[in-house]
Amino acid sequence: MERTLVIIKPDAVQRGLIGEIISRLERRGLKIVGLKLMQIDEALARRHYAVHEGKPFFPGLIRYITSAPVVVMVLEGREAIEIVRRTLGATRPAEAAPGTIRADFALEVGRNLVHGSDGPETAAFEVALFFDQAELISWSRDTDRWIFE
Ligand code: DAT
Ligand code: MG
Repeated sequence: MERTLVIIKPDAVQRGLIGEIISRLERRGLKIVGLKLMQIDEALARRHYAVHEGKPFFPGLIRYITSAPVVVMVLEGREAIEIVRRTLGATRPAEAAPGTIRADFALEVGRNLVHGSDGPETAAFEVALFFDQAELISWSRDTDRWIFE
């Protein structure tokens, strides 16, 4: 089983899309093992987006992600990392496939509503960045046998 970090970004929270986004990921079959509302401070934002430091959009990205509360969650499932990325859609909403969250609700790359970890190392780093071990619950779901073969 893989675990991956999702951030429901400030624009999604402000626009009342928390429920819609969680619902799409939850009904896909992914299991929620961590979930909280928080405000990201600048230090945390810089660590999370460290790979983008120095790029022209970096200052705006830090301002945006720290500008209002976010919902962070850890989702678990087989191939959860790729499945989440595909459910979110391409980084640029204009290029996102129809039916994805970014295609259905977003227009601009700088207001693309959601974050999902992009690989196993990133996922492990990001999950540990946002959640203490005690905040993550390993639980057995009664429907798992109807979702996983
Ligand atoms: P993703 O969020 O799909 O993993 P990323 O890691 O390449 O995409 O970039 C992180 C965020 O930075 C992205 O969600 C939106 C913003 N961003 C990326 N490229 C950008 C650009 N060219 N102009 C403005 N914002 C950008
Ligand atoms: Mg990324």
